[in-house]
Formats: sequence, C-alpha cells, structure tokens
Amino acid sequence: MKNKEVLLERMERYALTTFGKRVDDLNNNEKYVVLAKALMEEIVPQWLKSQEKFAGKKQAYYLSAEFLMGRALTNNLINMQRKKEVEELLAELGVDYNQIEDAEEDAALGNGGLGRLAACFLDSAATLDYPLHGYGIRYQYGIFKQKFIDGFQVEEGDNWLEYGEPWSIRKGLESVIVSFADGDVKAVPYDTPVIGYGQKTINTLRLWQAEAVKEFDFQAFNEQEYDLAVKAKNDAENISKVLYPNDSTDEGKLLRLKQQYFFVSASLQDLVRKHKAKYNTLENFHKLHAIQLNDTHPAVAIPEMMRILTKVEGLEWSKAWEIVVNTFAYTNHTLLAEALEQWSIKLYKKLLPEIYTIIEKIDGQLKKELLAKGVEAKELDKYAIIHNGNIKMAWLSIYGTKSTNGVAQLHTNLLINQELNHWYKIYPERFNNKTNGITQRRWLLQSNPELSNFITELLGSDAWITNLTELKKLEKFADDQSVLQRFMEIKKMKKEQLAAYIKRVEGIDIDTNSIFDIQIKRLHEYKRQLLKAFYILDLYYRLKENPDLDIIPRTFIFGAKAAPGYFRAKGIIKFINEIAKLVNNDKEISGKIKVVFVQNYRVSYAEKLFPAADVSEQISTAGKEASGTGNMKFMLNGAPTIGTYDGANVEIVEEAGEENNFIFGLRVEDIAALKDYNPKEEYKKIKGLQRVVDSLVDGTFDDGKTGMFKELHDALLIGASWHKPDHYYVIKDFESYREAQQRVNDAYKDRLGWARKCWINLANSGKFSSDRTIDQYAKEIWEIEKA
Ligand code: DL6
Repeated sequence: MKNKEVLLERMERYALTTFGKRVDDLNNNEKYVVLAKALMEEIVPQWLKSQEKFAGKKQAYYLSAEFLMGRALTNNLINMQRKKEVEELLAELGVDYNQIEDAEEDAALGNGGLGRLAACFLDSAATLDYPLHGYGIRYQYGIFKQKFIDGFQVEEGDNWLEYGEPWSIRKGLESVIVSFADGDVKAVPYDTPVIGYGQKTINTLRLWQAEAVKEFDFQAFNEQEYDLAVKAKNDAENISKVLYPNDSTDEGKLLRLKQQYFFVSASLQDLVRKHKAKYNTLENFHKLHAIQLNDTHPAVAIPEMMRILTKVEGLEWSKAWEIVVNTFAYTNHTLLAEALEQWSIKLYKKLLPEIYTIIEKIDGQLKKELLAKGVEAKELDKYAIIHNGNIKMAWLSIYGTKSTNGVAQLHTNLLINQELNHWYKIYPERFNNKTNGITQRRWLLQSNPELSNFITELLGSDAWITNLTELKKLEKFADDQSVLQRFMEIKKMKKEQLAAYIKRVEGIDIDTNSIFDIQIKRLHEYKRQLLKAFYILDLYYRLKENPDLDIIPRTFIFGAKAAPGYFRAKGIIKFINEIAKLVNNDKEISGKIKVVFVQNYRVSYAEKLFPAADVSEQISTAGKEASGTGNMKFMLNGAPTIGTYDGANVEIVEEAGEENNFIFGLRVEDIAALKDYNPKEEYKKIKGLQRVVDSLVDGTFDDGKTGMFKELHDALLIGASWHKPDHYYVIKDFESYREAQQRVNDAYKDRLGWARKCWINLANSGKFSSDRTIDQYAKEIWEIEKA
C-alpha cells in the first residue's frame, strides 16, 4: 500500500474510534486530531528506536519552566519530509491543508524569548542527532490570550487542551511522588516526540502534570462534605494549572515555588530511578547526565539532587557535591536586577524545610571555600547564598554548577565584568558565552516556503536546512538584479499574505506598498515600544504641518503582550492604540502612515509577521536585552535592523555590516558615562519631542481615567521611588532614533540598494542558527556525542 493510503486508512480508523464519525463528516478540528493521531502511529516506533540508539550514552536534559512550542503539525510534517504528501492527500479529500493547520492551538507554555529558545534548542538537537530531552510543566493554561477592548489589553485564559492534544502520550506508570511540607503530590509525565529534520533522531519533551495522590475522599463524600471530598484533587491540580504570565520579575508566590520544585523534583527522581535500574549506583551519574538549568527557575535542582544523593541514597556529602557540580550547568538570561530571582527564607522553610537546611549547608560550605581561596571575611556577604532574609538563586546556580553562560557576547561580557564579576574572579573557568540562535526549520523553511525554495534553487542544494552557514554562498548574488528582483517579489507576496491575514483577524486594511516596520516582542519598558510610539506621533504631527513631507508610506506594526500586573506596560499598549486611532482615522495624511497593534501575538502569528517585515525594530536600552532572538528571525527573512548596540544586535551587525543596518543610540559605555542627566531639560531642547511626550497629559489622548498616561509621563520626567526619571533613556535616544528612521526612509527609496541590504543580511545569518548554539553547548558544556 502507498504511504498515502496507509495514512488515510489510519485517519478513518481514528475518526471512527475517537469521534464515532467518518473522516468526511469531521470538522476541521477533528480532522486535525485524527491526522495527528495517524501520524503518531508512524512516529512512535521510530521514537522508540531512537531511544534505543542512545542507551548507555551520556545524554543531556534541558530543565525549563517554559517551552514555547507553538504549533506542531506543520513542523512535524516538515521534519518528517511528508508535508507535500499530506497536503495532496487532504486536497484529494477536498480539504484545504491551511484550515487544518489553523485548527491547531498554539502550545504556548512560555512567556517569550526564554521559552521559545528552549523550543528551538530541542529542534536543533534532534536534527543534529544529539540526545537532548526537555523537562518541564504541562500547564493546563498557557500564556493568556490577549484582546483589545477600547484599546486596553484584556486577558483570557488559554485553555489549549480543551479539544485534546494528540501529540503527547500519558505515561501514568512512570508517575512519581513529590513531597512538600503540606503533603504529597503525584507528578504524571506526558511525553511528546521532538522530531529532528530527516527523522533520524526523535528526542523527548517530558512535561509533568500535577495530580492528587488520592483524588477523592470517600469518607468526606459520605459525610456530605463535597468540597472536602475533592479538595486534595483541586489543590494538587492547581500546581500545573497555569503558566505565570511574567517574564521579568519574580512573582513571589507560593504556588510558583511549588511549580518549580514540583517539576524539578519529578525530573530528577525520574532520571535517578532510570539510572539506578541500570547501574545500581549513582557514583557515575554525572558521567551519563548533563543537566542545563534554563535560568534560575529550576535552580532548586541543586539542593534537591543533594537531598536525593545524601539522604535517600546515602552518599557522602562531598562525593554528592562533586556529582552535582559536574552534572549541572546554568544559563543566565537577564541582567535586569529585578529579574534575578530571590526567594524568602520564610517561604522555603514553610514549603521545603528539608531543602532549606541543605541550602544552609551549601552556603556554609561556600563560605569555607571562599576563605580558603583567600577571600576576606568582610567580603563574604557579597557571595552569600542566604542573605538578608532571602535565598539568591543566581548565586546558588553559579556555585552549584560547572558552567555559567550568558546568551550573547555583550551580555556575557557584562556578566563577567560587572554583575557577576566577583564570582568570575573566583571561578573564571566556569564562565562562558553561548550566543542564542533560532531554528531555520521553523523560521524560514516553514514560515517562508517561497524564499526557502528560491534559496534552494539558487544554491542548487537544500543543505542550508541543516547547515545555515551555506547561506553565505548567496552573497555572490548581491549585485544580481534579477535575483534581487525575485527576492523583492517574494517579500511582496509575504506582505500580501500578512495583509490578508490582518484584514481577516483584525479587520484592518494595510497598504502592501508601504514599508512594513515591525516590532514584535513582550511589552516591557526596556524594550522601548514607547520610543517607537513617540516617533510615530512626531511623524504624524510633522505630516500634518507639511503634507508634502517626503516620506515613503509606512505601516508600523506592533505585537506584544503585557504582564497582567504590569501597569505601565499596559499603559503603553493603550497609548499606542490611541495613537493608532488618531492616525488611522485622519484622512488628511492620506494613508501615508498607519499603525496596527495586532492582538494576541504568539508563535503562529509570528510565523506570518517575520517573513513580511521590511524593517526589524530592536530598540532596547543598551545593556538591557540579554540577546533577543526575534532580531535573528527578521534577519533570516532578509529584514535590516533598526536597533541599538545591544544583545545579539551587536553580532548581527558584525556579521552583516553596519552599512546594511541602522544603528543608533547610546551604547553601554555612554550610559555609564552619563552624568547629571535631566530629561526635563533635555526634552525641551529637541524639536517636536516635548509635544509628543506631553501628549500623555495634555488631553490629546484619553486613558479612560485610569491614570496610566500620567504615570508614564511621570516615569519619564519625574521618576519614581524606585528609579530615576527616564531610566530607560527614551528621551535621550529619541533624536538619534528619529535620525536613524530618516536613514531608513532614504535608503528604501533606492529599491535595489535596499534589496541588497536585505540580501546581505540573509546571506550572513548563518551564525544565528540554533544548530550552531546547540553544537557549542553539546561540545563545550554537556560533552555529549551524536548518535
Ligand atoms: O535567552 C533568551 C531570551 C533573550 O533572548 C532575551 O533577551 C531575554 O530577555 C530573555 N530573558 C528572559 C528572562 N527571564 N527570566 N528570568 O526571558 O531570554
């Protein structure tokens, strides 16, 4: 039987047994489910084989509170190299593949960059045949769904499991018990295959779901205490109920701490159990396991592993410590002081008293070690893991692991020379850089098949799919007019596709001849969406004053979720939506500029936005964006960056040339050297700036009496109890940004010159494949080998 017939037969079977219908009678969602189940029948045997080939070899594990996987169907079909065939099969059934694709909910178990990086890493490792498996939490609700009502962000729960989730398998028999001071909880694993391109290796993403050890108290039920009868069930299930919608600050909630310990303990117990079953000793654990801590959220793994080794398995403390330090490695993803996680001693003692005692012991050991290394007693506080009533998770992570890495060279340099300099002085050999990357399978091959085909045609090979540095060979076409022409046609096509989608879901028309200038990322003050907003408003006023202003029409597109409790971020969303209302409804400017804030920005929306961009906005305050990965996705789709010298922008410009990008603003050293900065004085000096800043408070816009706009205005000009005025230098960088935007406008007029810039960016994006990043982790930190 042909592959297609087999697949159809399987789909028919699942249609009957899952939905009690024939395939023809299923709705799109049901069709998606039966297709996925039919594919799983093919995937699972290969998955088992893949596990066998790594048996007995050292393997790596990525412990992460977040995995922002997005949709799986198209990604899996591409990596299985079966997409065309499935599209044809569905067409024969009279079904449009795109509709089936659209029926899948995003698996949005992450907030932003950190979670999406984890997803890209899994894809790369499987493609490169490295045994890397993910461990995390199977949140019942992912990141909230965002809507705008009257320009305000409104959040809704993301019940992504509602219609079933066909890619994961519940492994109930492999459940483990996680113990808290207030009782035990059952951790039930759900395994999802991570299929490498070409399907040679299939790794595992194991997500834990929290359930009650005893679901139902029959005694209480009999006594008609119905709430009590199901209390244990509800309490336990709450642990994996929802992802915390915050990517920068510590929520400080008991539940969040429970989540962390829950998945960490379950994962370590799982690994230890399997290891012991095979070797009957844990002394060689670190020789067969490398465990990466994705930021400090899983840092409790260090004392938890000490607990298992010393208290459960009876190893000596010093032997156990050696195993721990040689097993774990830590990635730091932020320099923001408020994002460096700390937990109150009180909370730890209450929830995890045994773990707390172990942390105390680790802290004591650290102090002795530091004294032995010649650190003066008065310096010890700087390193103390337990200090001022808190436990410093970053300090624990550096001390308890063999490797600490930053995620872009600039970020790592800042860690080494500033934030973590005192640690670097003690353990210089532990510090290293691993510049982030993205998978070209999702961010080019899947989201931009038109450009992918063109690249393959020009190179005469599709080797770039697994070796992105092949793109460098495209550079020789940089002055080939016909190539650039085709390239521009493809960009236009992607813009049209995006415009049609925006029309459908947002109800807004956009001009595909305009420059698509896109900023998509979480909403945060340091990312400075406000800077772009001020620029747009200033441009609008200049256009009003001078309707003949020589500008190429521009569509400013934003996509961003604000943490629900982040008042200022929500204020910025409302402000941009107010500007959009003003600008988009003004006939006088004859459509020269338009502002669109897309709702519910997420991975599947991103797949449509990146390929359609003409300009990539990466305008964070220098020194604040650890790396950024969106910047790489734009570059890979041939969009120049307008950006600051921050995070991985520095390396993007290094690769593609400053002349092909638009760099502006203060650098880290400029900010350090700024003395007596007074934004109130400054903003009066810059033409047009006062007008736009004051529009926050002069009645131009309505914030619905929330006080949001006044608060934003005060943050810029007065400051707050916790920060100086304009601490992200929006006012200071405004003029330089406006000037860079002028350069964008002027450069775009030369169509071929512009296309050349885009092309050079694309051709030099090879470094930013997560394949390169994973290869470095595998060789330099994990010391694992390919199958
Ligand atoms: O490393 C992935 C990603 C970086 O690209 C971003 O620059 C950075 O902001 C983000 N960091 C976080 C911090 N979360 N915590 N903790 O999400 O990581």
